[in-house]
Amino acid sequence: MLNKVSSSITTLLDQRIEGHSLPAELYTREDVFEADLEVFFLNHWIQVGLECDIPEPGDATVIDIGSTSLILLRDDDNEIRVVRNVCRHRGSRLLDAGSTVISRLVCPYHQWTYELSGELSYAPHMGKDFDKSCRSLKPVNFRSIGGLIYVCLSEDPPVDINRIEEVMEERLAPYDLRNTKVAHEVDVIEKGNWKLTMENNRECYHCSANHPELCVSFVDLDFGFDPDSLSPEDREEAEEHFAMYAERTRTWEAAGFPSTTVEQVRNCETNFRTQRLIIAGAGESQTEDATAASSKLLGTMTRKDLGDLHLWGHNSWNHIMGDHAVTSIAIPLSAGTTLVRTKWLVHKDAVEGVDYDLDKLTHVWIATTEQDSELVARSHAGIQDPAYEPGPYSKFSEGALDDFSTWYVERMRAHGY
Ligand code: 3BY
Ligand code: FES
Ligand code: FE
Repeated sequence: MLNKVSSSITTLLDQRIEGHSLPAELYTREDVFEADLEVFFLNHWIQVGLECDIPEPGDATVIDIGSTSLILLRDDDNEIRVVRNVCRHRGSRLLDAGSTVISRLVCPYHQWTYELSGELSYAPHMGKDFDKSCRSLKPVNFRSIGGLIYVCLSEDPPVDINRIEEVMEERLAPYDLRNTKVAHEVDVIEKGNWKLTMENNRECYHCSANHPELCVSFVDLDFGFDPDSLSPEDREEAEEHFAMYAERTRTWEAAGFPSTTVEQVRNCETNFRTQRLIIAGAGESQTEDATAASSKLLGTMTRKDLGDLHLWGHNSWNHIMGDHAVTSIAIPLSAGTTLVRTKWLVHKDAVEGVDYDLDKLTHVWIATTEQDSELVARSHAGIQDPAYEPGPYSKFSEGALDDFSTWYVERMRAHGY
């Protein structure tokens, strides 16, 4: 029987070749998954939810990341709080997965009771000398950037999240995502490593062959292309597209809507990219015919022609359009499974069947999410095969993957691997 000695994670990181996908075991090994959780999900800022998940005082929702469980809630003063879902008595979970409405947090075990501020207000049988003030629920660092909630579980959270805040508060302001509602939500468990989920999302090389619904409104050229592999006609079309892109970016900027690409993708702790993408065809929204799905536009928007404000983080992607937004987060569950949670947001006062049709709103991204899930599963399955070796990224359309894998290796090293 062969006795294979496994390489250390450091050795696997050393084996990574610039411009190539990662060595197989970085995608498939459970010890790497544990290290990834620790580094990228418990020590970096991650997008976990939305202010509109918890619109009213008393609304609470639970998010689990490995063995860590967090409660996102809105307190009586309408402030967002994020606390650990661990009772300060003997550690019981307070809330189960999912969303609920509460006036206090009562531990099901021995009824220790916490206010929505996290303070312990009732702890029976603990004696009159018991000091409740040092038994509040543990708070978690969080930021709401334009209504998108990021948390960081590190004692020393990376400060370069400030750059996302600086750039995105202004870009997101007219959409007022804080005053939206979740019209629909889908959880998909992809059969693949979380890095494959993120790599898949960072390119549109696969789009024309796999996303017929998305391609009506999405211009994959924006994600890069090789001019030499295009026919003269397609090349001309690409040139026209880029001239139009430059022109639209100028007009949008002149109208007060920041649109240029801003990214922080290497030599940084917090990874993000934003740009305002053109929507093809009717130009309004990511729907089957590229027209708006909701007649009630978001926030103070009066125009539907402002393209797709796109924002990536290392566990998220968001598309914000005049009439609705689609946000997705990825949470690793094991080396080979990843939760992808997608939400469709509309104006909080938009009424289903009156202002929007739910099928029209969700059609494109339900299909795209399923197609991407298939692709990630195929990719993970092939990577587990001994025949896999890291392959070359296209320098035209997969540059963002090279940035991502390079950042991954850099951050692992910074955390001692
Ligand atoms: O959602 C995204 O950002 C990516 C980019 C291109 C296609 N797609 C699914
Ligand atoms: Fe929560 Fe005992 S563990 S009250
Ligand atoms: Fe895709």
